[in-house]
Amino acid sequence: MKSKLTKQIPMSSDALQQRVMGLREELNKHNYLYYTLDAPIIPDAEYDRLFQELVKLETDHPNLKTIDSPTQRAGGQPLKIFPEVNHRIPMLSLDNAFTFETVQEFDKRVHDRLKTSALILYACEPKLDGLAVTLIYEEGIFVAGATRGDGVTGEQITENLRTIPVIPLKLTDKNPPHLLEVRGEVFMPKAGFKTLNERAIANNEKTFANPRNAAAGSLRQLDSKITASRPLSFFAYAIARIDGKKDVFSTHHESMEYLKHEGFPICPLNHIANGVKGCLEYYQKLVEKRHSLPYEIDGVVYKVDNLDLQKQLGFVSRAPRWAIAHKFPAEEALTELLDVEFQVGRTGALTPVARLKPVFVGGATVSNATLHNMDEILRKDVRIHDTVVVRRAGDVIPEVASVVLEKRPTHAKKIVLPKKCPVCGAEVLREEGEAAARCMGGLGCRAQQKESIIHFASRRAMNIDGLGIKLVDQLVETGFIQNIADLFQIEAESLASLQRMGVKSAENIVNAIENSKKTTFPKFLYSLGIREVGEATALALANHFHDLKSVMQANEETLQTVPDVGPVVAAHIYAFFRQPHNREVIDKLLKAGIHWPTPKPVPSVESHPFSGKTFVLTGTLSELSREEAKEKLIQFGAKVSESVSKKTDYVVVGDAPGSKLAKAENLGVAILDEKQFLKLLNNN
Ligand code: 9MJ
Repeated sequence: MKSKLTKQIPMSSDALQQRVMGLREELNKHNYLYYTLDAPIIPDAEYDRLFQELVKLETDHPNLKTIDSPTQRAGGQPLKIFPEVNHRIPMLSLDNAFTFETVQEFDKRVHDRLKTSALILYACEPKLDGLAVTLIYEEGIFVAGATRGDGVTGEQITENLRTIPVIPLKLTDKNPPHLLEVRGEVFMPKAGFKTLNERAIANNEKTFANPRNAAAGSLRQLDSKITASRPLSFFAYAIARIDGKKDVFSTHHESMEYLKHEGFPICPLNHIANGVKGCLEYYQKLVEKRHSLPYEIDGVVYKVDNLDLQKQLGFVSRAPRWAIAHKFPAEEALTELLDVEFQVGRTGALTPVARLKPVFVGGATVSNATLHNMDEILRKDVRIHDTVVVRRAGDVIPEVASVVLEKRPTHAKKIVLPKKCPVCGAEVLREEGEAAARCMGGLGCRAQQKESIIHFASRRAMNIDGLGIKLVDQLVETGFIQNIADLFQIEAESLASLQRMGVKSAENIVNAIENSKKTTFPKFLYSLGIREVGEATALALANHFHDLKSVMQANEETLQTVPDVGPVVAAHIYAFFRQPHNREVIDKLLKAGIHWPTPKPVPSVESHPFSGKTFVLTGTLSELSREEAKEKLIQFGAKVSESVSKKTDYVVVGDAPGSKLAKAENLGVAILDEKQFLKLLNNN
């Protein structure tokens, strides 16, 4: 019988070698495009196909395997210990500055030592909150890597470092230096950290307190396959040594350009500043950007850019005289948990709140922090009188992040969920599958009354100016009002009789209540405080039903035809409108004169120009918050992504955009300013 035409002809060993080398080059290129530039040009399935072809060739021909092959990133045999290594060039630590004055003193010392009054150029870099490592390349191939350790001796973690996708296993230079030693920081991006912890919670495993600990825990795994499964990344920030290369650089930033060219990821926020003034401006900019970055930073680093000047300045003990770390205020601090109280929210949910020994953290004194819910308390094993880590990051509510178990005193007390509501004494129940325990007192509970009124009056709901927490508290405690409809019966005279309330302010509030009567349908729906109905859902309901009666009459099945409304939300909406008390309150509100224009019909999601498109938002928008923009996009059937890639359809650019704008320009992604975005959003 004739052989089939499709039968493969065996490759010559030369051709085999060529194919293997070609595949590696191709895979390295796509790896770099995907992980370092976040701009893939081939589908994942095509990458996998090329990868599997290489795996097969290397398995069939083990003599063709090399340590710089992309197949070596998956992790190898577990180790017994990490061997110790002496760093040929010590890994420096940096002096710290916590104030602008200390940075100015540093700049003065630099000038004094160099005996110059000329402006110094400084390389400014974010100070990444990860682990310092060193990477050694011989003849262009990654051969060894180690942790910083004490700066003189570290641990060899070569196999673990090999698994980090952005660390090049081979330099791109066809004529590489004989030896290159690169220093940088391994870190875990915030998004990866979040997913890792969510997975740990789902599997009943221990979580990491912060991305830094997660990165450290992941790098110190004796089984490199575990490291390979962790979302680690890396930025290079120094060349410790380069041998056998002509035309070496005269500035730090040139050395970074070289590393970038060789395939290393370099932080896109690095910047050259003119003198100390430029450094402090950079600091200020990063303070503002800090929380919107995809990775954690704990300060900035200033380095004299000129390498000759660096040499002249030299070192003092283990720190260079040519660099300093300007630290941000710490976002974590230790303190004692004095007690736990349970606060009752708008929907009756009981939130455990930690009363703390006051501690200065994230730029403010904190004496209360959330413990989220009972599951979190049990998972973190928090007890009263424990020493706890308090975290206050940006404008996020301070939280108890973890416990220092080693410091637990013998009189530490377990935290118990109260059986009765601490405000109204009604039963506390926890429904199946819910994290929160709830007071069953409903709107008979004063806490729930107050919270529902505060929500109703809030800026994004009915926007009643001057009706804040303190006043609502007083109004409910004195029995003036019990529900949102009562607000519209308040008279200025009786209001003025309240404590700390003048005639003028009473009039202002009554006027504000009067003015709030003119509203919009989505705002009214949102202000009712139906569980799980945020602004986006309220808007979707308004767009779908057009009038209140239809929303109130809709059954759960109909409600689920509204975009983003699933069975749980539908059940909450349905139940809300079945409660006689709620119907009564709504009736009173309408009778009091609350009104809105009939909503303009909006086009269906499918026909909206944003439907099915992928958006990235960068910078600050003036008309709406990023969260609002995101909600609206989702409502119109668009996807919102954190990073720009070839798959991005639009990048919306606000004030002070980040590196995403540059990336969008590089990739030729369509860019919209806020005005253009709003115009398209409103479909006109
Ligand atoms: C960090 N942690 O981001 C240095 N670093 O330079 C940056 N650390 C450093 N540079 C010399 N960006 C010693 C340490």
